[in-house]
Amino acid sequence: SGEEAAAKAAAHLADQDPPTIFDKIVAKQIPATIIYEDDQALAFRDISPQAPVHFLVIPKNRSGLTRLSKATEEHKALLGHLLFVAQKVAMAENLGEGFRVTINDGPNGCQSVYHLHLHVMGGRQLTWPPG
Ligand code: D5M
Repeated sequence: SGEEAAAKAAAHLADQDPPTIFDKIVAKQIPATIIYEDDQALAFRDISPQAPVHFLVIPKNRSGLTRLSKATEEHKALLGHLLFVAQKVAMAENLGEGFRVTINDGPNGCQSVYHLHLHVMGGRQLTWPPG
């Protein structure tokens, strides 16, 4: 029934985390320099680059992945896909000499946007350890 459908939709919404700035990029409601897109993933340039090349790879649908530590068994294929996309776009960005993939998780990891994202940085000699 319509009532059942509405209740189901409300329950589904209640289970969602609030929309993030990255959801708006996925929906093309705010501009971003998108460099890769497929059915599951989006890659776009970081607004505050920490290296000559710095882009983010995100799942289009967070499906609960506000942060890496929320991952469950169901996310394994998506996580693998995001990592695969990271290297594929890195190669397209001429990062064959090397690059770094970073995921910041939570307060101690300095995460600021709670929509899982992989940072991919390169185009210069990076140093270790990071800050
Ligand atoms: O990093 C979140 C990253 O997201 C940070 O490097 C800035 C970047 N950012 C934030 N807003 C935008 C928009 N609108 N476009 C592109 N990049 C953006 P974290 O790992 O959460 O600390």
